[in-house]
Amino acid sequence: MTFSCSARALRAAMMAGLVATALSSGAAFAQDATVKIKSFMFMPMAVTIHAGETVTWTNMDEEPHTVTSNTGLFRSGGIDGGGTYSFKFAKPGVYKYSCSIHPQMIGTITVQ
Ligand SMILES: [Cu+2]
Repeated sequence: MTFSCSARALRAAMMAGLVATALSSGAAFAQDATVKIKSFMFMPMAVTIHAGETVTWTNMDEEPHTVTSNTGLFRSGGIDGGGTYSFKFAKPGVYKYSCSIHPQMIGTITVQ
């Protein structure tokens, strides 16, 4: 009787530990996002992710573009056609960015 009780308690403790490990690592629940750069636009223009997730931009135009944070937090440099750039957003906030070559190209990443 006491054995089954303690075994159950032990299993519960192990389960709780596994859940806590998965939550703290963040990797298990990451929903990384992708943004296409096409026809001189970021698509979608607005993306919402969770802290710790990564956004990857892919340039589908022939022209080079950049992904440049308004605050300087991230700066891709020139991304040639077919190239990609990724940035991991560690903290919640609203991050506006543009293409430094074509300033009319703008986008926003909201990190919850
Ligand atoms: Cu551009």
